[in-house]
Amino acid sequence: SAPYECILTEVRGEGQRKTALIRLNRPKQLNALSDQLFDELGHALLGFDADEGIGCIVLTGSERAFAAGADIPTLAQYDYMRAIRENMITRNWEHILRVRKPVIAAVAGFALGGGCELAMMCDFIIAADTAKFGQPEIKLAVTPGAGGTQRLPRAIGKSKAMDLLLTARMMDAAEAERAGLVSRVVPAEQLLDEALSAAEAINAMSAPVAVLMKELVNRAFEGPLSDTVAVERRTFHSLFGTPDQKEGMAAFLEKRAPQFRHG
Ligand code: CO8
Repeated sequence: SAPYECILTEVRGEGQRKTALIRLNRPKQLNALSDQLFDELGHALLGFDADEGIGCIVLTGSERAFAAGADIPTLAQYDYMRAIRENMITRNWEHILRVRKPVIAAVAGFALGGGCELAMMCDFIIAADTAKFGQPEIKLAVTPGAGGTQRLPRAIGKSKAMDLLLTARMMDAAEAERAGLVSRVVPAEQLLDEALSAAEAINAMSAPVAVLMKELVNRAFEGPLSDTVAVERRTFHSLFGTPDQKEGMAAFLEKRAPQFRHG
């Protein structure tokens, strides 16, 4: 990860398809999300997405913070015209939405503002019991700017989303799990192992199916149900043209583990 200053990257795992681990790394600022960080993150994410040897990406922060939001000293310098001219902060945060492989957020400590929004742009969130989620932008007299008012109500419902967005209170890991924001909560010292083993489980599956699965679930939030279900049915049908489907079903019938060729 030599070319990066705000993130650390490494590759983990032993199998044919490995896991890319990306750590946000601005410890003095609790991983506040600067433009440079998003440039580096986008570059790393799209690089791993294009790498045939990578099956899954895990995005994490530090013990203390996944990310405490956009970089406030930078935000403080903007006025309206400059924000429009430079597409403030948000010019480069959507790279993560172009990643086709599964991206798992492993969240310990603070995930606030843009940090919570970034976690919600991942495919699912595994939380340490130390995790704290919130959208405290209202305390700075702004709204969220990277999907917080849209993805949070979809994830946890209107009432709890309004409560968090309007009062700026933080939600702990247990509440986040009850609300459906996170898929699992584990003791902090197990967070990385849990996320990496979830990634390993996915890496063992047929890779193109994982990509299509992600596309289908994301479609659930985009279009009318009759359309999205039709796309799901056609995707299901099309997979019967793949060797991996033949192998997966043959392995079940022969009571053995499947050997996928990822095609
Ligand atoms: N930006 C820059 N620096 C930060 C940020 C931040 N968001 N958060 C914390 N830091 C810095 C602090 O300034 C402090 O630095 P220093 O030691 O130099 O004073 C250091 O991190 C440690 O922080 P604290 O001393 O405050 O630590 P505490 O444990 O007392 O408190 C908190 C931790 C509660 C997380 C507190 O730091 C806090 O409230 N931070 C701000 C959280 C916030 O308001 N986030 C929302 C920012 S706005 C936003 O994200 C808009 C998103 C727009 C789209 C972005 C695209 C994704």
